Amino acid sequence: MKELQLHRVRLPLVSPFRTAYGIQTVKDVLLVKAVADEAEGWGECVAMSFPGYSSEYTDAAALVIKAHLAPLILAADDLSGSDITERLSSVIGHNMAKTALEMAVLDAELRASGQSFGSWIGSVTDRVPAGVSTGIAASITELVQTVGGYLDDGYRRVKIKIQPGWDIEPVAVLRRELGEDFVLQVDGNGAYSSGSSGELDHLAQLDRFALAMIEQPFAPADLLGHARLARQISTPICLDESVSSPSTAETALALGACSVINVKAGRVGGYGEARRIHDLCRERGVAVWCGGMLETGLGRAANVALAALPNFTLPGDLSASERYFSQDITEPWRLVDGHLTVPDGPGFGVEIKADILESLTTSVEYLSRP
Ligand code: OSB
Ligand code: MG
Repeated sequence: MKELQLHRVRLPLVSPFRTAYGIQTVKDVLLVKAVADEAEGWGECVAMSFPGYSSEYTDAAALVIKAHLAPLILAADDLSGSDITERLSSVIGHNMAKTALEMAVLDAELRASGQSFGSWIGSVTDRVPAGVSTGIAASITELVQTVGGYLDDGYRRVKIKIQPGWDIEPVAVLRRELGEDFVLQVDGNGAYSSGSSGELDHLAQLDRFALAMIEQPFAPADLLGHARLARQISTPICLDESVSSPSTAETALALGACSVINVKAGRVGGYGEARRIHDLCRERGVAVWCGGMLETGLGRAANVALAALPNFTLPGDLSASERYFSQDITEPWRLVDGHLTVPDGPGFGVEIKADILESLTTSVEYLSRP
């Protein structure tokens, strides 16, 4: 690889996104551009600016790429996106930073050969159902309005964020006001404690609302707590933060900690790793869906293709660009009959709009062979 570029981009959100670990009003994105002789490619680092979802955050991702990851890639002559995971394995963790590099190298490679990322990863459908994630709202009235609007837009499934004090009541009101015949699920982002039987009993009250699943109520390492709750309730438990690799996925399933997995490439260290988790879940008859991290149109393109793998049988956190951004860095993603279309052009199949990118860019760094 000749050169890697780190582009920092600020995309204001159309409305603040509030979760159990904080409020976000802008998406501070790190994009990686890989420059090879034959083609150029782009990757997106999904880390947030604050280490609340996981230990990674944008500034740290840029540092670890510069100091430790980029040199491993720039030194290589015979580089393929398929062996980036192996090539970077001497560095522990930093999965989101690694994924951004895998994406950039893969996009350049696929563009050079004219192959789509969908065909590389193994997409089997040309469109995927769109789901939407809703932050903690200022009031229940506002939540009902927002969710009603998403259903009108055609979203096939709605997820709401929950935390202690914002859980049973909002779910009960949504079901009362908007009915039972839409797919609804909740995401706790680790805000609950499994150490207290009170909190387990409290969460068990969610069983009455025909939820598709409860996602990650407890801390990432608390697999036993999730297994305990799974035995107590009939609503499926889904893991997000806990699953950082194919082997943690296997451990979680073996312990009965979940019966559904939210797959995010950034969290597990790449799209190749994401596919491995898909494959092992498929062998075990466990459904997966594609999670999101407020990606720009670039990361969204990769996720839509991932979600077109055969065992992604549940709608993902895959929404239109306008759900988060008034201006995206690619052609905006739009819902077509409640679905997003799997790109079929070379690489990720989307073009970064140079003028928009430039207007939102706060810095660019150039890394080349030593
Ligand atoms: O827990 O799934 C999550 C966003 C940022 C960090 C964690 C999560 C989320 C979302 C939004 O729920 C998913 C999306 O629409 O991109
Ligand atoms: Mg989640």
